[in-house]
Amino acid sequence: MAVIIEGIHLETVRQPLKTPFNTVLQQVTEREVIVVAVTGDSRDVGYGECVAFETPWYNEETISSCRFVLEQVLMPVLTNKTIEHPQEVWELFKVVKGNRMAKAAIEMAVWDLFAKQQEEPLWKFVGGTQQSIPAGVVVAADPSKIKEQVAQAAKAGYQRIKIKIHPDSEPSFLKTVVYAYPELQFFADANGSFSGHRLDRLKEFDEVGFTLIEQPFGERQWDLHTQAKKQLKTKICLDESICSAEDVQQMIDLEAGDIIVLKMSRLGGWTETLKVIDLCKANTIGMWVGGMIEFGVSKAHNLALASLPGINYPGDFSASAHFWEKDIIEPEISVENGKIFLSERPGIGYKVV
Ligand code: OSB
Ligand code: MG
Repeated sequence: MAVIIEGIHLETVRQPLKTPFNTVLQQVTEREVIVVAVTGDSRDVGYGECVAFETPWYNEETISSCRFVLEQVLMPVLTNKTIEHPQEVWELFKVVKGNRMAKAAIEMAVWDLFAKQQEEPLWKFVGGTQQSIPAGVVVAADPSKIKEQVAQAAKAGYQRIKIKIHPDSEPSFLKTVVYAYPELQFFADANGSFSGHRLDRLKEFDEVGFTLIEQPFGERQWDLHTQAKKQLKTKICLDESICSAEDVQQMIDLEAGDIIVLKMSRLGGWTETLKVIDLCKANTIGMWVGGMIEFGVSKAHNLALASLPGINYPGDFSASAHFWEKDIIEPEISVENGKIFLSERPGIGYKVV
């Protein structure tokens, strides 16, 4: 099946978060993303969502740099091209260095478009097998609010709770929180905050009972991650360090982590992510799907990703209503008995409004 890419349209979406999201790197109170709509030579429309932030605090891309790269560089490369398979988009974009979040937004829209043309749900089109995805939420609040937010999440049925930590977090306090819910899995995400060679401090979090600690050190601090993996019982998981399949290979070679967070935005889209998954499977590296405080288009792609065999830890999958007054998809994503059920409709399976 060949598709001629006839139109690519961008739409900016901006909404306040219901409650501020606090990390050591940034407080997020409002979110702006770019929704990408790709049309081929049929009536179908494929959707992607560019999830870069307003300033480069998570990685070096921003929503403005992405808008520029999308409009001035990537859209002209793809417009009027004939594509036999969505993997070809990654090849066409190879003339452009970096800018993986911008690339991902269009590339993912093309995958949605192809799934729709095949009249197949995206999760099946990519080889997914799981129709229900375990929900997981992130607690990114001041210590005074952690207990309350964890209690709320437990009540809402979330089976996995990720708590943001940093060197000033209190391990003994966190241990009381974790031990109060023996039936739930707790992850910790440090967003690189132990980077000042605080390995000794990190070790004090080994007794908390976290399933894993995500990104304790800086994204290029491979050696510290290697030492952490050797010296802690808790599994070490990398987020910001993993921008490509080469980075995963580096982690494996240096024994710098046990698990990775898959984010299609950071990796450049479906094609590179599927390559990363094969590499992780071949090397028994654990995987789960991470969130970016995004809207439903990105979430729908992430749910399809989480459906793939080999994704063996619960991801950042909260209901639409967790962050947003009103999501941009219909129906909204909802959590039932701790799970999110995938749609049987073609493509991402949701209507974009
Ligand atoms: O480090 O995982 C992270 C959100 C924005 C940027 C980075 C991260 C996060 C999260 C996920 O923690 C939040 C979510 O969307 O559920
Ligand atoms: Mg993270």
